[in-house]
Amino acid sequence: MDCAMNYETLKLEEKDGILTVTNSRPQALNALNTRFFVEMGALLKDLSVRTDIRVMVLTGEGKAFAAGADIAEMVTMDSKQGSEFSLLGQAVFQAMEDLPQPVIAAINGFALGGGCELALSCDVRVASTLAKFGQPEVKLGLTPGYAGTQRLPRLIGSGAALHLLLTGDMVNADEALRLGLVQKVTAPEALMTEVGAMAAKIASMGPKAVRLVKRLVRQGMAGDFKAGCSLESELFGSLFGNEGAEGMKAFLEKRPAKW
Ligand code: DAK
Repeated sequence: MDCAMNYETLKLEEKDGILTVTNSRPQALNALNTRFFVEMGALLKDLSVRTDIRVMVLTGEGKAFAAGADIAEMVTMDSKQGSEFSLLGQAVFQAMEDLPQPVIAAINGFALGGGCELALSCDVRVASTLAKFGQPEVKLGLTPGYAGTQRLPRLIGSGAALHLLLTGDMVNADEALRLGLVQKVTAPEALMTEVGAMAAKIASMGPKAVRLVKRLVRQGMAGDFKAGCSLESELFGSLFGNEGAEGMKAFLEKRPAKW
């Protein structure tokens, strides 16, 4: 990854086309500070041009995925610094959503405030039974600042989202599953194995098709249905004569596809 960047808040592990990124400041429950956003921004920029990496997995070290934006850093900010912190965070969360590769959040513990929004900017969320979710910003006299008011209602509906956003209540992994906030719940010790298996399955699929599926869903959900369908026909067509041809030929010849 970015050799010029000396990562302090992230641990990286690359294996078989899967990059596992661990948010690693457990002493502060992996709270998201400026350094985290600068490092994550650099990493995502670098990763976006890496065709050898098929899937990214994001998790947290210790008992939190991320317990929110770093309150200790924010408390001393003036209004200009607050705006800069906000713009930096928003750009990084958008870059996560725009990354060509799918991102799976392996949510090991607290995912609160900015930490819940970080999980929301990933493509698929798997939670350990130890995970806890919430948007407690109102308790601090704040609103969410990283598009939680936009992504959460789109994912779980406005009623459920407003309930979480207005009360600041935490929900456990089973409740998050019921709400559709996460797609799967595992035992804590099985989390990384289950997520690894999911990542490996995605990494074994047609790589161009996987990226296009992510782009179609992301772009489609942000825009108009008919425009999404028209983009789908165009991108569907782009796979004929190359990756799609190989996948279909391999099926008919009863052999694994060579991507
Ligand atoms: N920031 C900084 N440090 C944090 C932190 C956070 N969000 N969460 C925890 N820590 C630190 C604690 O201060 C403590 O540090 P020491 O005292 O050991 O130095 C250490 O992590 C361990 O935490 P606890 O001792 O509190 O651990 P417990 O197990 O007892 O409690 C907890 C765990 C997660 C329930 C508790 O730590 C907690 O309530 N944390 C705060 C959760 C929270 O309120 N999160 C939302 C943060 S606000 C915006 C941009 C961004 C945002 C808003 C607007 N704009 C641009 C408009 C984002 C806002 C947020 O995310």
